[in-house]
Amino acid sequence: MKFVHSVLFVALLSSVTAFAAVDLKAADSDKDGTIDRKEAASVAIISKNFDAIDLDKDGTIDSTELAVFNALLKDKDSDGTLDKIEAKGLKKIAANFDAIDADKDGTVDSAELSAYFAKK
Ligand SMILES: [Ca+2]
Ligand SMILES: [Ca+2]
Ligand SMILES: [Ca+2]
Repeated sequence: MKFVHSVLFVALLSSVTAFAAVDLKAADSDKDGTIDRKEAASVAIISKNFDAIDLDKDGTIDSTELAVFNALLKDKDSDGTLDKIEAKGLKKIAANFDAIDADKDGTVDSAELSAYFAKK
């Protein structure tokens, strides 16, 4: 699963790195805390990449999934992970980098970010 996510994010991020982070509240028009496909229709970057952002494939994008997506907007080399340099612009991730990097390979991927954001 981890591999699939990374590949999806590579494809996804190569086309979206120029976009700013998306605010869940701005897209969540029925205020249930998630973005479904209908709500995503008003946010081009989300609707275009819905399946890649919806990591658990339940048909909605929750705050954790959106946080992972927003963090990976900083993935400048589009390899699906953030290294320490890419994470610099993200204060919380930079501060907790070593803790988030569960497999200690020097980068944080979508699975590691997802675990981190889900805990909060
Ligand atoms: Ca919603
Ligand atoms: Ca989901
Ligand atoms: Ca890692």
